[in-house]
Amino acid sequence: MADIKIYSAVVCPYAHRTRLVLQEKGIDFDLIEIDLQNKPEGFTEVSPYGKVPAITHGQNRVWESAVINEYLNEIFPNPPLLPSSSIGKAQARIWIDFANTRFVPAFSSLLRSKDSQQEEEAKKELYKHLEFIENEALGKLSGEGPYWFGESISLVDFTFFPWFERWAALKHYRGFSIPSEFTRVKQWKHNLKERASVKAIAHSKEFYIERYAKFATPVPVAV
Ligand SMILES: N[C@@H](CCC(=O)N[C@@H](CS)C(=O)NCC(=O)O)C(=O)O
Repeated sequence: MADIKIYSAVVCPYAHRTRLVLQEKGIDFDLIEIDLQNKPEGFTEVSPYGKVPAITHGQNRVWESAVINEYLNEIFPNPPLLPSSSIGKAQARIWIDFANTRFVPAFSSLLRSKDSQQEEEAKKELYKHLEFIENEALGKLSGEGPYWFGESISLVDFTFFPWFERWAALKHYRGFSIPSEFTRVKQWKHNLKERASVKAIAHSKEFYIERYAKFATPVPVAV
């Protein structure tokens, strides 16, 4: 029995973040798949918000993907997934916060938009965030390297990537591809996709298109 147990759901991008960190670090773990429509009794004793991911490590419980990932990075330091300098760590946390408070809400709002006005607004918002990532993150922090912070992969890459793996659903249901002018974003996505840890647990475009059908109700076409 492994020391780490992760409570996960295959469709959940937040759980995907933590699965990527476990995979990248080669940590041994037990995976407990949670049916989010029918959560097991006692689940909130492990995950007080009733959400995945949550982990246990011996007697310790940790929940919230961003917090879990920093915890795992400290407990299993190799390979390190945060920059070593104070400013580097601060930048990583700024981008993780940006993912949680701006990027992910815009992605969800586009996928779940109920009418064409909401859809257009969400597209503009997501475009703006991609532009910000292109210029302010990849343009300034990665140099010529393949990842967010250049040569070394980090928690920031794993924080964003699950939504990029799911982009096929956004394209399919909302006709929104990553705009071609964002060449760095597209290259970054490609680099992540080719990473062994990412490939090991990747799902196909079709998988996400099918799984997201219930969230992406069709937007009525204006006549
Ligand atoms: N802020 C949380 C979000 C986790 C989350 O929203 N998980 C969803 C699945 S993707 C969940 O467990 N939903 C079940 C529920 O809210 O009842 C994190 O970063 O871990």
